[in-house]
Amino acid sequence: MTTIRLTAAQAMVKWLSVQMTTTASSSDAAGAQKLERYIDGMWAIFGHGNVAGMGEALHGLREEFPTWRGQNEQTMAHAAIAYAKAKKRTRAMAVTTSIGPGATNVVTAAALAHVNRLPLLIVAGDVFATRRPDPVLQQVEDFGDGTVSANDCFRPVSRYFDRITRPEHLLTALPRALRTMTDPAECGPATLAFCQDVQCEAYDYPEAFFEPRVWHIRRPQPDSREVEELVAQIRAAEKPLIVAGGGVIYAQAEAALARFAESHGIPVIETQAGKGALAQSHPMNFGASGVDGSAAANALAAEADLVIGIGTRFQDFTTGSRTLFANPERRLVSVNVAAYDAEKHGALAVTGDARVTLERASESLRGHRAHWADADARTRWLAAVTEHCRDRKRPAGERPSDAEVIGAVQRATGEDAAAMCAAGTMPGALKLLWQPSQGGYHMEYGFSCMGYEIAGAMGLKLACPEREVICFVGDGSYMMANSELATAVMRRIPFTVVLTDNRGYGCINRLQQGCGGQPFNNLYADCNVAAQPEIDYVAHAAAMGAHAVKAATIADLEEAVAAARGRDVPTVIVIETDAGEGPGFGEAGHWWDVAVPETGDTDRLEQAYAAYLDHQQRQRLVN
Ligand SMILES: Cc1ncc(C[n+]2csc(CCOP(=O)(O)OP(=O)(O)O)c2C)c(N)n1
Ligand SMILES: [Mg+2]
Repeated sequence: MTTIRLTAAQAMVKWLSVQMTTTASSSDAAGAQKLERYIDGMWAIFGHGNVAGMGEALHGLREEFPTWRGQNEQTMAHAAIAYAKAKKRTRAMAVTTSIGPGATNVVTAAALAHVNRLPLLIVAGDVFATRRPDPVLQQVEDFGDGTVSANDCFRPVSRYFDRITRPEHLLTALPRALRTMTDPAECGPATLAFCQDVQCEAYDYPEAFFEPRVWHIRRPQPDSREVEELVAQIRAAEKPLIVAGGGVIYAQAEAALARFAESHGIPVIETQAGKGALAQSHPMNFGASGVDGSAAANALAAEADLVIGIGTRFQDFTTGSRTLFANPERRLVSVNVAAYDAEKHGALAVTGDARVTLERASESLRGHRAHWADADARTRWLAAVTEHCRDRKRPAGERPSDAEVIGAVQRATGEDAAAMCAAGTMPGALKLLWQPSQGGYHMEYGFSCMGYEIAGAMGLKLACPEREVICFVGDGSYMMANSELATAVMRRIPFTVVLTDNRGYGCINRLQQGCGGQPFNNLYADCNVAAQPEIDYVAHAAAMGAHAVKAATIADLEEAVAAARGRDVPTVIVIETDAGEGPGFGEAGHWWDVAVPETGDTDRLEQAYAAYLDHQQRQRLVN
């Protein structure tokens, strides 16, 4: 056996640099396959536990396998996750950290990737395998378990976890990590806790280990019996309805879904992750489902006698906390690549790839069509959205709503725009009001992690340079994590940040009062402070090198968004907005189950609790 003597860190980087995947080249009609690295490169913040080992190895292969420095481990990981999401999980990035705080900073991002089923490779520095210098700087010591380190925090939020305590562990650990990341059902973060002494230890690795390897994303075939059951359910239904989730996009089943909906007359409503699978202009797209859902979509959902989930986890926002699909006669079918998801809510499970399932079911349905989608309801809904988002030309001193902000951005951008966000008022508002082209929507709402936005926008732009990326961020989320703006400036990665400053946590303030609470500790006005803040977000963003401006009016905003095009650094547009108004209007929106205190000392709380019990009565807990 020919071997090659490398440190374990060198071996890891060398191996990662030859893990390939195929992507069809769009310029070739015959679909010629292009080989690209599956892991596009590694974000790194060095410190104790990775600078000597991983640092040296990454430097050695810096031409073949790029290394990028960010400002915070969590947000570097957010950028990596956004990249993988925008690439529909066909490619990914890695993050390496020092031991201790560098590693635990990534735990939140790992949880985000885990919830959203997105691939991320985490190479976290770990304590000495030999334990010779124990306890080292930043070492967590468990009094009763000598094998525990800070990296054990990753176990519940990793789809694959391994601790590399011997150089030869890489021979099994690395392929397992990539297998998990490239498996459509198991996809999620893989964590390799890499002991710092082992990173530096030399070993004679078989040369064959470094042969280039191509990873294909499998398309698991559905069971024929399950497809036939789906077909039988559709034939028997009068009012079938599709709920399109993120799985449609990851399976690249957008065109198959459009054809299916058109051919069989089945209207589509969408989840946060599934929005953008069909363009909003598609005649069978009735908009978003559930909490912050469209009136058109929620009306269909209430009546449907067959609900067909495709690539959705059926989480509470989609189902109105299990009150949305209210027709007592309705059946539920769930097409999902993950058996765990397909079975949820007692659905008839069709476990398999969304595209293959839709194509097979369509063949079997041969010309069968449902006739119940009301095109007028859809048109009325879209007209109401446009009206709700129009510029109200408010007098000076009156703050616009988030809906008006969305309207301005929509008018100032085109088909190539991709709107993105994660937490605050905007995700619900965008779900309801943003009208994307196909693929023009990127929402992290599995974990809805404040602070994802700026870094996520950077990852999204790296994945889709042809898109005009619009990052919506509240003042709260901006304050939580903004420093990757400096990274985007350095790397000349342009995107447009629309920062809505409503002086605090607007959405939680409204939620608090909706749950019978007093306005407390959310808006700065209700916080325990000695002086109200006057934070100059324009100066703050400009200090990091972004092009930053304040928009005094909606017209200003429209102009500033248009002017951002073509810049090579991020543009940050700050606009003061009204914290009072939520995204909902008309009949839109649905119940969200947020537990209300059973006893307290205000009438408002009592009323909120009574309303809560009333809603609970409508929850359908089984099927
Ligand atoms: C990391 C994290 N911490 C806390 C929360 C809970 N949370 C959700 S939205 C929000 C406030 C967001 O405020 P802001 O970004 O200003 O948006 P606004 O609603 O004011 O527009 C909070 C605290 C969260 N989602 N993520
Ligand atoms: Mg705010």
